[in-house]
Amino acid sequence: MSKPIYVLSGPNLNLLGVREPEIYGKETLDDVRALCEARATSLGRSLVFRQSNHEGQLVDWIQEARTEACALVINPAAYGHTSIALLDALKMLDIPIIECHLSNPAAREAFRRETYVSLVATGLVSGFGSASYELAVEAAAGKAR
Ligand code: CA2
Repeated sequence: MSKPIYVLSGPNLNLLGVREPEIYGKETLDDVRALCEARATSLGRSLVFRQSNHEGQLVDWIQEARTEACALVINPAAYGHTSIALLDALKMLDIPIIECHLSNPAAREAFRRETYVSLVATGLVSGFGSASYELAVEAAAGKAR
């Protein structure tokens, strides 16, 4: 049995579907989880799907992914634009890292145009709402050993 794909989501994404549906879509994070699980299952993969508002918790899970995951999908949310701690943790991984965003941050405010995560990501999926996560899981499954 291969290791699971880890799918991590950062701050405020627990409130997905509650506000700004025009930017982030109408689905809740539970809906996104169901989409990711269905896609992973159809590709013969399992999934660990987690969200935290806390930077240190995300660092702990990234470190866990070093030994427990076959690939990592991460929507770092705002921490992508600010967190060197997440970048340093991600640098320690020897598995594919797929950065994922619901919106297309490159088409929004200037402060969203760059993320630290992109420096170490294998690839980036953004701008497709909840489908960004599904596509990222598919990419992770394709890249995983
Ligand atoms: O587009 C994305 O997925 C983002 O990672 C979302 C982050 C934003 O800071 C990034 O630039 C792009 C914000 C997540 C906020 O989550 C919300 C949840 C419910 C309602 C409104 C925002």
